[in-house]
Amino acid sequence: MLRLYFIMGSTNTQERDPLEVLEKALQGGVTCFQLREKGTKSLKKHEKYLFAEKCQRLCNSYDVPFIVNDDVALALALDADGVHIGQEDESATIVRKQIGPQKILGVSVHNLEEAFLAKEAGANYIGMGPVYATSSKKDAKAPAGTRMIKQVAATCPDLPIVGIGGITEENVGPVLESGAAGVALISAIASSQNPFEHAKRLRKTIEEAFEKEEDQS
Ligand code: 3NM
Repeated sequence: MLRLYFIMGSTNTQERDPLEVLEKALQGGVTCFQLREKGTKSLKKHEKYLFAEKCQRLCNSYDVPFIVNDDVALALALDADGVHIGQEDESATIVRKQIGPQKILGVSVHNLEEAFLAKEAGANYIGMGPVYATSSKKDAKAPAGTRMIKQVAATCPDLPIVGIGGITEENVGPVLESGAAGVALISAIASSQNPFEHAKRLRKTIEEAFEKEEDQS
């Protein structure tokens, strides 16, 4: 489910219709979707709800989990598959209580201690980044490379890690080799002229990398 994790909000697709981009990405083979509606021009309140509902319907029709970023009320109202939070958001322990034991909880972390705490709080997976430089997140930290992913993967082998930040078809290999269960990305698909082709090629590259790993083990 975490192999090719697409994140998008209504402001990430330039002049293109975000719902069309999402559908192309789903057709191309993304395995999870997170609605991340951020920024001054992002949709609010009822408009956000309606947009989220449309995204959810699309995800459901492709049998892909629909996760909501940092909006527990919206996730509960829509009965989304899960919630993703950052370190600046509500604490993971509280969010786990609010959403109950069944829903997926993802937490963004940047070091080993945050990873442990997320695990304790009941996170199903953690996002680690930015691996590479990104312009999709205004307050992103400095690129950390794959060192921290390796460290967390070695220390918490049963906590799935998703690498995030500046990931493209060209640089996805080292992220997976470091022990990540998958990669999360915005611009590689949302800003692409051909989101279907890009998603498809990324998925193929990722599946081939895992097959190679299995052959070697
Ligand atoms: N979180 P792109 S980096 C949403 O470091 C997000 O936690 C990050 O977008 C983190 O694939 C990031 O376009 C942006 O670089 C990822």
